[in-house]
Amino acid sequence: MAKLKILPTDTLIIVDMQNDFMPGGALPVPNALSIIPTINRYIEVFEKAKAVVVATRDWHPQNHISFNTRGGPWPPHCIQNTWGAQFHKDLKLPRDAIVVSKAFKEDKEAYSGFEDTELDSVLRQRGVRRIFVAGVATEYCVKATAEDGLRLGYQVFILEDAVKGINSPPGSEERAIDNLISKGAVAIRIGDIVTD
Ligand code: VGL
Ligand code: ZN
Repeated sequence: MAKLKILPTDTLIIVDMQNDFMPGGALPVPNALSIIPTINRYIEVFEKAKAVVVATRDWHPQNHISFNTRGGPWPPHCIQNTWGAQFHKDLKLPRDAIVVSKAFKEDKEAYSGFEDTELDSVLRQRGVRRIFVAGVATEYCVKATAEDGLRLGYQVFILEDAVKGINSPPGSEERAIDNLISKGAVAIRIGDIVTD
């Protein structure tokens, strides 16, 4: 495969790299720290290409429907304006990164960065055609964001070396990636991109 060149109309979407999803957080994704250096390399490449960098964040109210305190599947996490909802300090987000907050309605879960947000219209305004998805968790918010991207007509790339899943049961992360590929996404790694 010829290497991909990142264009100004491309977008890197970094999903939910927040403290609560890291070790020590309320809902840790195993080994999530290990992808930070690779995400930072992608950020550099996209910045150099003048491509848009988007960071989504899970942004729940205190009494969110997804919390086990309300019968939901998850421990309380990523509560608005808390440490757990902040991006991890080692993530080198550009100053002009677009931050997209999601799942902020008390009675509604939203895994996708496109759900109830301005993301699609912002990308459309900028003429974006291809989205490159990184972050956590592969089986949940990464998958939902990529699926919505495909539905909305974007060409979708999954950055295989820059996503991490909860992977419970084992194999579920790989299954999620295979499922995305079957729907038309393309899985790539940093070596597949022109970086000089
Ligand atoms: C996520 C579970 C609950 C995610 C968010 O970012 O994948 N997973 N809330
Ligand atoms: Zn959540």
